[in-house]
Amino acid sequence: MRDAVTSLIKNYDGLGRYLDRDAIDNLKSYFESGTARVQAAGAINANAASLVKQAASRLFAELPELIRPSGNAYTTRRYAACLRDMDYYLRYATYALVAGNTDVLDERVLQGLRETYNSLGVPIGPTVVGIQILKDLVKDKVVEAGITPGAWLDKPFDHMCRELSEQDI
Ligand SMILES: CCC1=C(C)/C(=C/C2=NC(=C\c3[nH]c(/C=C4\NC(=O)[C@H](C)[C@H]4CC)c(C)c3CCC(=O)O)/C(CCC(=O)O)=C2C)NC1=O
Repeated sequence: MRDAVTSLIKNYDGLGRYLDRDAIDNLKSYFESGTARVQAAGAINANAASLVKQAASRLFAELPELIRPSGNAYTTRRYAACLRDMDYYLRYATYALVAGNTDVLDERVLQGLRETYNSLGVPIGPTVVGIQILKDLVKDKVVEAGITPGAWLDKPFDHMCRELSEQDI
């Protein structure tokens, strides 16, 4: 598992190169956004349960077929599994925010997830919608907390959506 700094160093060390302009710019933006990223993680942590609950009710309002008898989130057990998954996405997004890197998502969340979902019939499209709703709610919460959101806030959520949606070649 890597953060922005260790991942940069690993790349440059692999090439046997000193940190160049790009690397320095990268590091600058990592450090400059540091306080905001940590504060955003704090605002998410303090509101995690309600963010997940709100995101789920918005998802089920948009896609009510999920909780109908033929839906994948139908039955108390599967409904709870769906909310638990949303909670995983939110919690791991906070780790990625703090790390300034999506490596933790690849390693701990996304690895093998699509295969698991496919074998259980968990629909990927609606899961992606759920993650996008989480992102929107998080953005509102962060703004409410007086933090200016940047591209860094979208990154972990967009990364999970993109990786989940990707088709097998
Ligand atoms: C920390 C990393 C991590 C992730 C991400 C994770 C996901 C994950 N979600 C699962 C199930 C599930 N996931 C869902 C989720 C949904 N169904 C829907 O219709 C919605 C679109 C969606 C919620 C947004 C459901 C309903 C199940 C249970 C499926 C079943 O058992 O039939 C399973 C199968 C095993 C289990 O039920 O626990 C895994 C491994 N587990 C992990 O350890």
